[in-house]
Amino acid sequence: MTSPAIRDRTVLVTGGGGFIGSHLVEALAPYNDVRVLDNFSTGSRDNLSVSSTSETGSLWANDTPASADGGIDDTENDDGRAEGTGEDADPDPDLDPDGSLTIVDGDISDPMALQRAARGVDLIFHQAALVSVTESVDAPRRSNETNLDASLLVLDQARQEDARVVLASSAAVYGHPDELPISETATTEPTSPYGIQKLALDQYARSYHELYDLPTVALRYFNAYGPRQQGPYSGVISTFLEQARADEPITIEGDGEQTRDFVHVSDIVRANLLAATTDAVGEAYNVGTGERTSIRDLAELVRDAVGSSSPIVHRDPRSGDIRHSRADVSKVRHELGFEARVGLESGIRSLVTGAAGEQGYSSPSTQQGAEQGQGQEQQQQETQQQPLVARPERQSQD
Ligand code: UD2
Repeated sequence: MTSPAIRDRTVLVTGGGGFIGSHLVEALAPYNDVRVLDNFSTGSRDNLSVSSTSETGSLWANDTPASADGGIDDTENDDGRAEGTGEDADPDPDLDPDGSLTIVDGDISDPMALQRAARGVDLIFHQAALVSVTESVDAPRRSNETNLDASLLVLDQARQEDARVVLASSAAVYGHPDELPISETATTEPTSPYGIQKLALDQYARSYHELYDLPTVALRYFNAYGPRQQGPYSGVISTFLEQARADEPITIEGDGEQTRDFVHVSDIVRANLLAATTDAVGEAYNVGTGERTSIRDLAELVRDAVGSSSPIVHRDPRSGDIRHSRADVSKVRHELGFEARVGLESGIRSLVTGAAGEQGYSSPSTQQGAEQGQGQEQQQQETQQQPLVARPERQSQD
């Protein structure tokens, strides 16, 4: 299966400076006019720069172009050229890399900033969110303002522009699942304000399609991981990696028998690109691998990949922790043609090596633009093309 080509479009990525958003930008910017709207509260401008790409060893499926070059400023406009990697890590001679990247430094809850960023777009990837479940528990209204109220502004703006919206939903909509794997028709009983907000957004997306004929697709991400995932809410894989690298104890919460479906960010990007072109709109889709891995196995996997001498220790389980999670991927496979490609072991290995070589991904040859306030000052840098690929691997089974 190959990803669809998204070419010559005007695209807005909200939260484009964040973990998943910045990978999407990287895939889109070579061949599209890409706008990023981000307040950089948790995202970073570094995520949109070449140096961070090369440092983190960003991995891309072989048909996902992964480079960007654009004049960047904090208001409007763009220019610059881009060179991307096409299938088999070679630029496609039929494609004219002609993309651009414009950063609007602002909040999705600011209608003016949103309008400015969305003017003339025909496609919106809505990734901006307050992703901390804990923060949503501490301050439900605050997270609701971003995750739901502001998201409705995005949907309304999309109506104005007649733009398709692909939005980030979450496995959090399901809460404690009744059965595995979790299908899209499973009971939705979120256990946190974050999950409630994502569920409401996911339902609004469907209803905007039904009521206003707006093409929307909600993608319910399972446990995402990959380069650039960092910070206090970044997830167990980056925490374990940090601990292993420092030869500090790897801390398992609870008995470690709980399981998750870990999906690599490059697969999430591919799911987004597929959602951007599908006819099957007005729907929500799981984005996972269909596999699950215990946290105990994960700890050992990370420790081995790093070659660390970290002891694996246990502490109290997280209150309200979900015991098991695994996506039913039949709908997304059937409707979007999506299948995860990156197995957990190779995904982790690539994080450890910073690029990974043996499996058929290509990392970008990239040029990137200027910092905010520095006009169009160009900063050019090349990263090597490094082939690697990934096949789904079975880490553990039900
Ligand atoms: C994920 C999402 C969250 C929400 C939720 C829905 C991430 C980062 N979070 O939360 O946004 O969608 O799914 O169900 O993807 N753990 C340890 N040691 C650590 C850290 C974590 O043992 O140092 C355990 C933790 O107790 C849990 C598992 O690892 O059992 C996964 O934790 P997580 O925070 O990475 O993700 P999760 O599934 O709680």
